[in-house]
Amino acid sequence: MALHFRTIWLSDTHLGTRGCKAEELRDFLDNVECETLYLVGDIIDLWKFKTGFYWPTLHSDIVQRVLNKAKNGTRVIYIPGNHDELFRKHVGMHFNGVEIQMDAIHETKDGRSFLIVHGDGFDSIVAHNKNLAYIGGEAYEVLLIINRWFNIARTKMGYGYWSLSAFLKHKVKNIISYMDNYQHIMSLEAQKRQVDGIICGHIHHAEITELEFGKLYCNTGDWVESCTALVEDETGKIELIHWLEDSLTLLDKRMEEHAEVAHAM
Ligand SMILES: [Mn+2]
Repeated sequence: MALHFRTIWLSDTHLGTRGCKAEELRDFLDNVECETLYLVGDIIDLWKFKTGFYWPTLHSDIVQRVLNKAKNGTRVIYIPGNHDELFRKHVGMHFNGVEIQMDAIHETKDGRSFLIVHGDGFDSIVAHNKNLAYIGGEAYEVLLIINRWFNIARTKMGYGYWSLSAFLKHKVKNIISYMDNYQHIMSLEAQKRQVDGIICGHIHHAEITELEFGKLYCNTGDWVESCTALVEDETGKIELIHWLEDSLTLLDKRMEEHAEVAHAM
């Protein structure tokens, strides 16, 4: 009994790296269906292919799940990010029913328009703003790798998972200001493009928040640490799903709804 959404946005799955939470992602894909699926960049990590090939069967399963959705009527739009920017050469093309686009404009059921971009295109704007304490996406990625090793060690010693991004959000001023500034640039872009909001990924921090000019900022998060996705329901409402925490509740609710419908018939 799949959960149905009008639209789903995923990003930063980093397939081809050990950091990818592939089992969780496969479970998510097996339990959802949608009319449109946006892959918002850094889906396959082509950078890692240069330094060593890592591609377990599980990662092929995920590609398979996505292609199956395309085959079964889901519109799949792939917007490449910086780790899969090679695909940007193929913008405008279709592969097995997957459309590759540089960016996209999505209209929600309730008539709002959103610009969909990965977000790396705004890094240099953030970096060149002298007023900002800048920590780049790459430094952040190194921290994420350290975080993974740290948590493997913690698990071995019998401690629970410790979230780097949660820690950084509260403790490290530089990264906060990087995120703030990333959002600020996004609000300017939304204003420029005359859309109601922006949906992006890239900084591995899932969030829905209102920005300047009343623009809505929606970040998909990632499947390296947080296992998050953005979804639009049948009324046009956009929400964030934390799959590890929300999946059981959502699936239970779906079962109950189904039972009620069956009962009414
Ligand atoms: Mn990225």
